Amino acid sequence: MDVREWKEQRHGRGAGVSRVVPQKTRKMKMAQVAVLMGSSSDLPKIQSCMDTLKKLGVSFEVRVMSAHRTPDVVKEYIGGAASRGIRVIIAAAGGAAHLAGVCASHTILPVIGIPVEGGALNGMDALLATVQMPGGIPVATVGVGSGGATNAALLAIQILALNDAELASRFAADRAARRQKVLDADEAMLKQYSN
Ligand code: AIR
Repeated sequence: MDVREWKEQRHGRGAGVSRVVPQKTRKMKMAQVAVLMGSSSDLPKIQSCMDTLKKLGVSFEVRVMSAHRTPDVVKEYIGGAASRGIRVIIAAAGGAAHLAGVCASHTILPVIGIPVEGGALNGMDALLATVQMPGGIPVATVGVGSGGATNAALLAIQILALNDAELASRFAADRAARRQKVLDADEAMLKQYSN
């Protein structure tokens, strides 16, 4: 008897079917980026990541899974990610933040880690846990805070843009807009304080 049969016998028909990989409807666009977070409590702290991916027109899926609380789910999900069309994985966690590192250990897809602020050490723990990977299993770690979450999305986009000219031009336009915003702020400051 395999695990699926055992689960079905114990919990009823369908119980052995994995819910780790979502059943896609025909309308759903294949996700290129997976955004994983260790807890739903991380969501408001990494919202800028999803906002940035959406703004630049990148398809993504967002999941909650924990390297410590649901390690089996992480392993199964990451194991099937590349064959489902995922090209970059973004993993966010706080505290003893091992999610990005564990993801990287189960795939050869590029993994970007977002250390999430909060808790007793306010993100310093997550930063060190995410960035200090042993040689051979890289995690591209961004900064703690909303800027880090934005940068995780932009870095994923830069990776995808290597093979997508339209995305590359949207990325270049976004960067130009960020530059213009600084120039405008400088001009406004100059006007306000020059005498
Ligand atoms: N976390 C969850 N599993 C492993 C880790 N490191 C992190 C979450 C969250 C923090 O623990 O990513 O930042 C607190 O989670 P919770 O669910 O207690 O709010």
